[in-house]
Amino acid sequence: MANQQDFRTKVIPTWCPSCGNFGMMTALTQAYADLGLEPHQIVMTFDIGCGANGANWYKLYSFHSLHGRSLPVALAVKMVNHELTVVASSGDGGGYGEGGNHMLHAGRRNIDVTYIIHNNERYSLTTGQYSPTTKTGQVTKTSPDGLVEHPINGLQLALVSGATFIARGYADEIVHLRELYKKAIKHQGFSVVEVLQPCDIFYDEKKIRQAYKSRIYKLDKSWPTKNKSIAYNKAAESGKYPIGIFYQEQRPSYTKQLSQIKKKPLVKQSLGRINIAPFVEEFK
Ligand SMILES: Cc1ncc(C[n+]2csc(CCOP(=O)(O)OP(=O)(O)O)c2C)c(N)n1
Ligand code: SF4
Ligand SMILES: [Mg+2]
Repeated sequence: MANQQDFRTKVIPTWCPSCGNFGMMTALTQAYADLGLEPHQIVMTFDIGCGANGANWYKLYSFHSLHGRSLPVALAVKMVNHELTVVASSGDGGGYGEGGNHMLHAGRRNIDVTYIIHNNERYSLTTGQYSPTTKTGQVTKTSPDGLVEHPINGLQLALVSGATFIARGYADEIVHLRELYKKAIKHQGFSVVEVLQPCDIFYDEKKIRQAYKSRIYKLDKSWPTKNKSIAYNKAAESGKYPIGIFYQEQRPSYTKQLSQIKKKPLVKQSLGRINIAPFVEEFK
């Protein structure tokens, strides 16, 4: 049986020493081991960004795609072989900016993929420009007079898109995050875990961690996870960061319903009976 280290390459990550991405990787590799998964059963897809560089440090099947495009690649993998565990990883920039559209459609399809968003409220890899989750008024390289736009609320976006598992975690709360990941991976449908990921290069380290520490609290065990409107309001709680599972619903997943693949993954189907000659003819 695989242990946590079996999901890590021997390459030393180049993340800044106190980056929140370390906690996220520890929690996720522990979750894989706890679930009894083997590296060959998992495909992770990554976009471009600091978090996305994790593609080099997870030892499993992985695909380092383009900025904002981890999700369509993950969907394609799942469509071809839905027996695999598929986990997509994005930054807040890639996930809610350039790739925002993909999340909407993954939600309404309810495809059985886990989507992890590293939310550090910045475009960190490209040195700290504001991102879709940066708070109004913040001064960054690209908002020297203070940001004018309003931030996107990723959990609300996931809710209205039709995702059936929606959670928020915190990178420094590793045990709590590991349990969220396990539940998200086990959930049959589109599961979104947005993780508050401190980036202490583009924030003052003490301030960002202090701010999270004073504002984060765990959702109570009695939290009503089946109530969408309560979850929607909770996701927008001002001045606080509740963490935990906001919403979960059982709805048949995309690959369980699609007639062409619901009985057998595409990769296991015989393509021998399909005559492609007429299509080739067209291009002669
Ligand atoms: C198609 C495309 N657009 C833009 C870029 C430039 N780019 C690379 S990473 C990045 C920002 C990454 O921010 P985020 O997704 O939040 O990830 P982080 O680095 O914060 O983890 C941008 C704009 C790119 N590489 N490709
Ligand atoms: S710049 Fe920020 S997000 Fe990127 S590795 Fe450093 S601490 Fe992490
Ligand atoms: Mg970011």
